[in-house]
Amino acid sequence: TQVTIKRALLSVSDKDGIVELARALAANGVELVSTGGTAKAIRDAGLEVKDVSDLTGFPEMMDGRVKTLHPVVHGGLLAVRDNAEHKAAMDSHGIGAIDLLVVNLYPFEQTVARGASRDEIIENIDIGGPAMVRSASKNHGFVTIVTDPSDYAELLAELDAQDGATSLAFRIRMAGKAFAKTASYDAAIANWFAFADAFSNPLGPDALKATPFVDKLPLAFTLKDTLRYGENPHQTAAVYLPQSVGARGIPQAQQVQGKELSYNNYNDADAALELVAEFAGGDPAVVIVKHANPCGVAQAPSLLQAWREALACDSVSAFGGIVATNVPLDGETARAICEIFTEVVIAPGADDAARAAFAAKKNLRLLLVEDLPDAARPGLQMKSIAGGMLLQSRDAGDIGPGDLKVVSKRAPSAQELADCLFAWKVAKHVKSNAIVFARDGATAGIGAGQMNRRDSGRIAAARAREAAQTAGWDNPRTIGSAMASDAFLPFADGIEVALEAGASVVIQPGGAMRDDEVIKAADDAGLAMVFTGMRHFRH
Ligand code: 93A
Repeated sequence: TQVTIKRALLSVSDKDGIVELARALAANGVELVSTGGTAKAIRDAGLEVKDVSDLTGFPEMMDGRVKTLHPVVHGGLLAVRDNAEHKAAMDSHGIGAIDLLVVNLYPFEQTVARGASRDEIIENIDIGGPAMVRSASKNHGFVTIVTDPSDYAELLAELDAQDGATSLAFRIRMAGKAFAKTASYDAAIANWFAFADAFSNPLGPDALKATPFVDKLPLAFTLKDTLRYGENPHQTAAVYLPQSVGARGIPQAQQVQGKELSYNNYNDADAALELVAEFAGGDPAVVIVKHANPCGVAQAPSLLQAWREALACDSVSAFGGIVATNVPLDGETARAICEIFTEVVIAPGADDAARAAFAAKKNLRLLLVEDLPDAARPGLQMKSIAGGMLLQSRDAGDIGPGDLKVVSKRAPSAQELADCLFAWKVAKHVKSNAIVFARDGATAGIGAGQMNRRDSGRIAAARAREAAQTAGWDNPRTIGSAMASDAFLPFADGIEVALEAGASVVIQPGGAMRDDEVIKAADDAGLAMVFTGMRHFRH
């Protein structure tokens, strides 16, 4: 099962270490054959190498699209050496055996990642390389395949140990690696076809709505990390990242300090970052998340003030929370955050004073992102169901002042409108049924995940009363607040919830059968009400 390497074909895009390998092979008496650029590199180093075009009798043509796609190459790789018929075919067609193939492919994924043009990306789809890799790997009984420059040293060690040959075990291992390589390479290409257009569509979100990309699966995911456990200790878990779907405006967070991230940390940090990203470019904002729901959100002239107001919304739930900010962390805010037990802090940067403050809390996980994700970016969301999965485009819906329709007799004041939009942004990130009260750039009470809307409203109002008690305020902050409901209020009793809490304005999608009754109830109570025309269910 040992095969002595007499002839090698080298064809690599990543030329790292190829000259050294070629030199070592030549010293072993191996005849070298190579494609254009690789041959040049080897020749420039003073080594003897034959051109593939001399073997095939054809020049490399069509911008290199056709260089090695020839029976002389594939016959040399695929021939079963002890098969009489194969041998006869080799003899009659002048096909020489290729015992070693060293190939690495056109850098497709790197080309996508650096935001290259469509044409450039297409040119970087390697055809001849994977074909050779597959031929050699299939014929691993006789041929050695190496696709990873980090395996050159091992190959040379193998040749040393086996007297210029390789063992079957080595060839099998390398063939397995090679097929994994071509599989993930093709998956990355399929991924790009499925998603690249959707993600870089120059026509913007409207064009995306028409792009039916949910019918295409993201094929290639790479294991990033196995986690200690899943949502609960008796569950196993891992994190995967999609392969090279290009620049998608999804920043990778770097963990600066703290304990290993858990499954729930990932989930909560994601929820916190996605919500705070809604405030990108605005005044400093702080989001505190527990169990994937915000329990306090505030925006203020200073980050410290935003933290204090977010915390005041529900300081009980904030214990052990996940904190996200929309601006880099400063020292005084970091020190304030450190006053309560916090699991994770995620932010677009932290100054030295902030880092020093967190460093004193060894377990606190500090995650830094270069940029906030684009809240309006297109993307996919996956959810598993028994035996399958649901796929949908992410909720990139955004409502601006111009989208609001005033349906009440009383028009909301500018302040009420601002509170409405703030409450609405938060409600989008609260599990349904979601009711959010907000005033002066801070949440006053959040009710999440109840099976009926009234209960969510009551919980939100009760939280606000408790917060007022804790803070020693005379009144809960729901007085004079805006109430946001993630889906329409089906009955007039939704208005009662707003009134009980003391809200002065309601923002909701509208579109219920009984909208008339709901609007009348608002008018009767002197409430202002605006419809968004868009709902934000989140489960
Ligand atoms: O354009 S290709 O798909 N057509 C081919 O026939 C072919 N043969 C090898 N690309 C092809 N290759 C690739 O060229 C190899 O996979 C390798 O990545 C690259 C090496 O080219 P050069 O030696 O000219 O730098």
